[in-house]
Amino acid sequence: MNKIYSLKGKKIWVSGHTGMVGSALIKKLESIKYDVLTIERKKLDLRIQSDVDFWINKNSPDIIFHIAGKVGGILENSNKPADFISENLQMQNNVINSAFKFGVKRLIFLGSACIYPISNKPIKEHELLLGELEPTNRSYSIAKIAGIEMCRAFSKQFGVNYTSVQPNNLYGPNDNFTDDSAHVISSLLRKLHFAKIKNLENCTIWGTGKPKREFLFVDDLVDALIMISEYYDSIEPINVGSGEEIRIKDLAYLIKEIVKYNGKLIFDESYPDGVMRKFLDSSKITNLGWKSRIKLEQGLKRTYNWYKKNSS
Ligand code: GFB
Repeated sequence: MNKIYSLKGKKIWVSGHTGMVGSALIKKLESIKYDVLTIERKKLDLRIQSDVDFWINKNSPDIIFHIAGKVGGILENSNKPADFISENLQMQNNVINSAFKFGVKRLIFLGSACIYPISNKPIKEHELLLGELEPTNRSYSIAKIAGIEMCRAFSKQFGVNYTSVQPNNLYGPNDNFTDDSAHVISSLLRKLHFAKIKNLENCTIWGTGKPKREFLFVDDLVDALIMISEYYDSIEPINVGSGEEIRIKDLAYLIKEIVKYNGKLIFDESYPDGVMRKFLDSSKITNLGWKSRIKLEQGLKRTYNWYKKNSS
């Protein structure tokens, strides 16, 4: 397969480089000696267009991986929809507009699987906008959909190559392990680890445990992002799913076993389940030659080891 773009020798800006995806992408790019640009949030607020203009004009990246965003789990999305839609729209609009203004030819925009309509079947990219969104993260999804459409529109109108990538539920080292704003895997690792240390009788899992999720380890996504940037020559969105799904209840018991917590799991149905299934058809990316390498149990053990080493 021929490269449509080569990262080698290019100035690569990864926005959001301190987060789980950004930090894993930086680690990989630096390990293969690529030229990576980063800027701390306190030095560049992506919500301010003039500052983004100034920084991109001054540093002239050749390619941008726009990874920065306000992200969170089901409860955070349900409770703070205005934060999710306004901050993500502001950041992505500023980065995409400034990228074009200052001649950046290639941009990879990190979307999310939650942009798709509720579906019980494997979801293909063309199903975007063909149905109702999951209410718990509607605002976040619509912000991401706007970013996806901006990439398509700029590519179509101006001939740049801006592509959006839709990963499914992500997890791994350097995820958010702080509190209930986080996604399910980091939350359960934190809660079950705490329950074990404190020898608690039981630990609360949110919802019925019936929903299924397809989880993708962050290093697998990083490989996909690099492959897409060099080989995917289309303005249409592309899915990245591991192909491995699990019921939340089985995930909770698997994490209980990995953490070696001997208490009881209580499923509290006063918390939202979200969609009952969110499984991607990832044939576009697998046809490019990518496949998920890190199985869920192995990824969970690696993430838990990281958490134990890095949690205070
Ligand atoms: O990962 P999560 O917060 O988000 O929740 P979504 C996944 C499932 O895990 C839900 C259950 O059914 C939750 O009820 N769950 C059980 C828990 N215990 C917990 C817990 O302690 N914490 C959390 N967070 N969940 C995400 C979006 O939706 O999908 C993201 O919030 C992103 O923005 C991602 O789009 C792809 O999977 O429901």
